[in-house]
Amino acid sequence: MRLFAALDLPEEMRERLSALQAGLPEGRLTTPENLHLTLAFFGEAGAREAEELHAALGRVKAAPFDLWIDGTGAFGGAKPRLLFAAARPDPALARLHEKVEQAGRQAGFPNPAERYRPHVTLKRLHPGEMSAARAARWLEATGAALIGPARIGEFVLFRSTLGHARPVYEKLARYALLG
Ligand code: 2AM
Repeated sequence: MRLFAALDLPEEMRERLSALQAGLPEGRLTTPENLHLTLAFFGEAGAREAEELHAALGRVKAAPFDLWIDGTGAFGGAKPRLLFAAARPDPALARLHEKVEQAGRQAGFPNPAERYRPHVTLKRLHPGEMSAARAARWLEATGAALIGPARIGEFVLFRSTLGHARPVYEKLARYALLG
């Protein structure tokens, strides 16, 4: 199974994030129920590794915090491949990310080399599907989006199953943030 830890977003925030995707026919949009903010991607795991990860995540101690979405962005440069809403930089979110990655390491999942950029994926694009100019117009139109606050009092371990149309995310466990 493919595993990742993420913040499940309140419905009101998901609705407002969904609205940012309006008017863009290209690409595959993320359905409102699938919108989430990944804390750490762990990748493939067997049942035993998943149990170890679950135990390590259960030992994470972090404080609840208010999440804000502040602006949008694109990955892929001249050939945009992903449009996202960005999380406002926040020390509490950064600490939670660190602790969740640390729990992953303890359970034997190596951390990715790339820098962590907290975001909510709105659309995935095939290379060349959307021009850089069109993506730039979308970024201009949505760049001032400010959505929040959303009180975050837990994080979630998800299983991702890659389907034909879009992935299916299933919540395996929830972990309370108690401070
Ligand atoms: P993305 O939306 O930016 O692609 C489930 O796949 C979640 O884990 C997605 O939010 C995805 O981020 C994130 N993720 C991070 N690293 C990943 C990887 N190497 N492969 C797949 N998903 C990854």
